[in-house]
Amino acid sequence: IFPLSDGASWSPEDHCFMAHALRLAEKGMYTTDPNPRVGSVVVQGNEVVGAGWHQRAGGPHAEIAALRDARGRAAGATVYVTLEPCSHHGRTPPCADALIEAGVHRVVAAMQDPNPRVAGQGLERLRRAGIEVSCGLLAREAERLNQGFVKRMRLGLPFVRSKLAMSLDGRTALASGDSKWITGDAARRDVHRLRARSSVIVTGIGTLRADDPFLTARPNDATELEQPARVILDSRLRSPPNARVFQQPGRTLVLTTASDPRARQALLDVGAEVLEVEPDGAGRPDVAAVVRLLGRLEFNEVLFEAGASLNGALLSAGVVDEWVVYLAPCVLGDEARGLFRLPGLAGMADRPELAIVDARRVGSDMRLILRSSG
Ligand code: AOF
Ligand code: ZN
Repeated sequence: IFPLSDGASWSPEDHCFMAHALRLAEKGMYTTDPNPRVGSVVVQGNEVVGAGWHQRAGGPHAEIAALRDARGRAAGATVYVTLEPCSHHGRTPPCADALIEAGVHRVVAAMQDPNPRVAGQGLERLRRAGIEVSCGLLAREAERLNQGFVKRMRLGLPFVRSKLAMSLDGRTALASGDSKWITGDAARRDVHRLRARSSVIVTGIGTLRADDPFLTARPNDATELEQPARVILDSRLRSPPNARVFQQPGRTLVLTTASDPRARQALLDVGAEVLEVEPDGAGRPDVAAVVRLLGRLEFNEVLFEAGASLNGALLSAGVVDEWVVYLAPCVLGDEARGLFRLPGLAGMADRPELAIVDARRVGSDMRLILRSSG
């Protein structure tokens, strides 16, 4: 592993330029999948002469965009980049070579590329070419931007969120199943940004049949947006082929434990992909197997938007990295449904516990972000 800071110390100016590169990287928030969000600036003296970011897989990497923007003024410059420049031939040639070619004097990277095809070799190549290299400036901020990509590269698994909305009394839907619009406008807009940054949105057959959701992202802050894929967990292939999810742009996948050729063909006919996954003890798609499959399909960030039974399974399996819970100041009463369907607990010692990592107000609602405390 490349040393985090390599004994380097960074000036206040270095921090400023890296912060600038991080802001540029954020512009790829909704479009870079399955690639990471990366930003870069080229600096001569204290002047930014080039800026760029990675927009989409297959397109130029951030450093290439920044070098192009610098139009020949990169010789002798310092280049700030939020991820180690690549050393491999992927869809594009290695950025390390382009930086060497441009004659830059110094490269500051926020973090090493966790992609095993790079993993320190980009920095090494720059070093060997006589470029002054340091790595680790604002590393935590850079990692946070790419939690999904980083986790997938390290473990083969995506970063998993589950979004829940509940009343003040911890209820999510009326006994009838009606669950529309518990939260206010601001929370709903927040959810659309969460969907937009996700690679895929997952729900269960229960929610599909009850709500007929679109499962698309409609954020109000996007100039460009790649629609996330949609996944329906449907053990017995009961998804209605005329459900609205199948008419939306982008991929829709149905993950099932059944092999029912006729139902399968009806879904293929409306453009869905149908994949089999292993069942859990109750014959439903095993959620841990689902998450592994989504990692193999190169999804970085997974967002579950599901009902109590799927969320109960997710909680029991311990596969969720982050729970995003919107708390609306309304009361649904104790006949309404709770958030998680769980087998009855034998005692308080068995209760699943989570840790709150963020709590804030979003419009008229509260938003909590929780992680497993274990
Ligand atoms: C960089 N700068 O802006 C990005 C990098 O298939 P490719 O050619 O697009 O390569 C994708 C890999 O390159 C990706 O998995 C990651 O390791 C790295 N991403 N590298 O130098 C960038 N987006
Ligand atoms: Zn590159």
